[in-house]
Amino acid sequence: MKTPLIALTLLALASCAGKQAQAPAEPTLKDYFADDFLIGAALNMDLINGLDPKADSIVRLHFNSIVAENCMKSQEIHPEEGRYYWAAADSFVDYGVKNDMAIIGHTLIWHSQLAPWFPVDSTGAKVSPDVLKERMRDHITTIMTRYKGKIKGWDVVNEAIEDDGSYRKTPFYEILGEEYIPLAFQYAHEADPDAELYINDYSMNKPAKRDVYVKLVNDMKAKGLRIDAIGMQGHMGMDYPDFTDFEKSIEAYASTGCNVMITEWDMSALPTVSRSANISDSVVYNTLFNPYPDGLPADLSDHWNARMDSVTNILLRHSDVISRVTAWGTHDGMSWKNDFPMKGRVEYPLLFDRDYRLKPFMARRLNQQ
Ligand code: 9MR
Repeated sequence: MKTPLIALTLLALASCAGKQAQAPAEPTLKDYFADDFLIGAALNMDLINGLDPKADSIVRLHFNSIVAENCMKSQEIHPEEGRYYWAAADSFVDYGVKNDMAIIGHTLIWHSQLAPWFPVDSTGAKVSPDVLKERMRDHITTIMTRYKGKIKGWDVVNEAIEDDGSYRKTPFYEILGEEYIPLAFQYAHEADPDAELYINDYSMNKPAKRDVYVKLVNDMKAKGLRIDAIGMQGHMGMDYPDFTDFEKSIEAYASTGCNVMITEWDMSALPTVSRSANISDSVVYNTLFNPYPDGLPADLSDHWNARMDSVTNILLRHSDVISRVTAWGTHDGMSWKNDFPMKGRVEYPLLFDRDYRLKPFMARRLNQQ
């Protein structure tokens, strides 16, 4: 039954009166993307521990998903065999539970920030395949069991494939071969049958890498293993990735039947620098590698915003298969990019600037709703 006109008029008057009393609600990222995908941020321990209160407010206002930037990596959470350090990860999970967010665990099996004991025995020699399997199973089971029912999904294996499509020669690969990946997914599913399981990597736009991931995921599915999403990290710059390839990858990963997630989104605004660059000369360093310590020039900022806007259009175009987009941090001041590929760069890669303001391309979107 339609509401009578008089009732509508009264309702409208009441709501106008209510609105006059309150400041208009600030538009938020999570409302803007509500019909499209979860919108997340990677959290560092400063934020969790209350040392970055403005970032904390941003996260609670704008994001509905969080991921652990570092505190769940094996070196942090399992520094010695059988000795787990839970304090940081517990506070991260409590934060997400308290704020009713989709919490993502990062990451169970990764060669980098790997606890040094993991692949070796007391003499430093590689452990046998059976010992490594047992260690993987124990590591995965212990961590996932602790957070069962609280963590929505896990990056089970991270960065397993090189850009040329070959398997990365990690300690896991050296000891177990390609099988370490399906094994990790099997252990993870056994540990928490309700958790979503993801495989995650960077440069996921590259065709050679794409082909191998599509095959790997299809093979795992054919074996009956659970895998819910393929994570494209989404670390970008002013000259990469190729957007056509990026979009082709979204489509190719979705063709496996998995969801696609952009898991670590950021875009470097500074010139791309090779890691092997010689930085001993500070004048060279400042002009080439740290060119904008006091703020991005307007034309560059416009260009960065235009590129981020184009990426956002791509993400929205594929929102039927993209289930989450997570920024790798909250504001420029805390981004890992300030230390990459060398310490001391002043970078501008995230959705919020150093003054905690939403970047123009996204502010425009939110204000035009
Ligand atoms: O942002 C993380 C940074 O604080 C750490 O020092 C670094 C160590 O490897 O890891 C960064 O996060 C990485 C993520 O875990 C996996 N993908 C690449 C991310 C950026 O390096």
